[in-house]
Amino acid sequence: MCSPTHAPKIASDVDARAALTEEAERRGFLTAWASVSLPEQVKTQYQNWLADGKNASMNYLLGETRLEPTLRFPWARSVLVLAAPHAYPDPGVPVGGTRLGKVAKYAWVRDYHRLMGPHLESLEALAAQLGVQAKGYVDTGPLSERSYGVLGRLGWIGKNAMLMRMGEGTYLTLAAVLTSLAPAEGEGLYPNRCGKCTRCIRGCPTNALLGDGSLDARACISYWTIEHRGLIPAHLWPSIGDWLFGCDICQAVCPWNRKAQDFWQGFQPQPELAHPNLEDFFTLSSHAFARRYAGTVFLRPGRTHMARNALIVLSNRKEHLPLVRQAAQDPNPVVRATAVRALAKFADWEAVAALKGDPDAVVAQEAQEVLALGV
Ligand code: B12
Ligand code: SF4
Ligand code: SF4
Repeated sequence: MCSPTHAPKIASDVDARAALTEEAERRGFLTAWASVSLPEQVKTQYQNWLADGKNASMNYLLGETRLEPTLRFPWARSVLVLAAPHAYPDPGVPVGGTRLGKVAKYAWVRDYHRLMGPHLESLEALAAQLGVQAKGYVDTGPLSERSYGVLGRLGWIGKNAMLMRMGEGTYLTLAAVLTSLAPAEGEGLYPNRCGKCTRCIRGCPTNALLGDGSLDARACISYWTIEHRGLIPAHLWPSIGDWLFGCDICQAVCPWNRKAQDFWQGFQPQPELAHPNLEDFFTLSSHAFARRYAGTVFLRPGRTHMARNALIVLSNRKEHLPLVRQAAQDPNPVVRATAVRALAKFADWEAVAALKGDPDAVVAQEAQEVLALGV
């Protein structure tokens, strides 16, 4: 929802910023204001990152408006950054089902886009009352949210590429409201407190972190398990270990997260999301899965890719062979092709051989390759 373009200016910029800040903080968010113009250095770094292909298949990151929001919103002058801490405790493992593997902490609650969205709409409405133009995003639009967080002095970018601050650590979910208000005077940046520490770089199982506060998505488990569509290359399977959805290793090892336990009032961790029943991914139809996990971020990879991820976890642990065998009969070829390699890890060559004649060429080829070369 966007406020009217020609609303009369009611409050001064200083008063309007104060009113929006107060309302956002009343709703439980940490806040910061930044100018909408990104420094040239940030733009160059971002463009080089893309030019090197470090965005993997995420082509939605290519658009120019991410670096120049004023191309789309010419009225935008400043950004109100909102941060919702999510360092909640583990809600516990539900009884029953097959509950193995790890889910990234941010996904233990219902979809943050939906939880934070209504608050952004309320802030847009308040802005309209103040005669200010505003447009809110929870990473649903082309904005470099972490850059605005740094520029607003909300925190620093750690070597794990995360926006972080003392107290909350890295466990922050970000949102941003573009506004037509003049940016506040700059106060310098939040001090970078990584020092000589390199725990995250050493802890990353795939060497995805590049040391300069950025990463190569082509190596990141979070990318492969959430964003990538299709098969996950076999050489990455051992590093994926137990990660079913996302990856928190470079945050879990960070000393600034040791004492972090704040979380936003709108987040309620759910046992069924922190420890989902893997059987759901193999037994539910895609429609039934969409119903069961409605309003959660599991819908992004969807049933097929959650089943793919679960097969990798099960084969890494060498547990629950009957589920893997069931996946060999799955209606989706991505699941069957992943099951081929998973079955091979259990040395169930008979089941692999049965897939040699699969009607899908990719599944049949995987089976032939695995039988010829092993895993
Ligand atoms: C694409 C994306 C991914 C990709 C690529 C991540 C990456 N590091 O680039 C993948 C799928 C791998 C991913 C993974 C994760 N993501 Co993500 N992701 C995004 C998304 C949609 C865009 C990020 C982007 O533009 N990347 C391109 C790189 C080049 O830009 P950048 O990472 O934003 O970095 C900029 C700043 O760091 C800035 N910068 C660096 N140093 C300095 C210094 C100064 C002084 C300044 C001014 C700027 C600056 O320069 C960079 C731009 O050039 C954002 C939401 C958004 N709209 O911004 C969420 C977002 C970054 N992700 C988020 C999260 C939570 C995650 C995961 C933790 C999820 C998980 N547990 O699995 C992991 C963490 C991986 C990691 N260590 O970064 C949060 C991060 C919150 C935070 N505290 O930082 C965001 C902001 C979503 C949100 N709304 O909360 N993600
Ligand atoms: S999210 Fe996992 S794979 Fe990605 S950079 Fe961090 S530790 Fe490495
Ligand atoms: S683990 Fe160490 S280097 Fe990495 S982000 Fe945390 S403090 Fe910085």
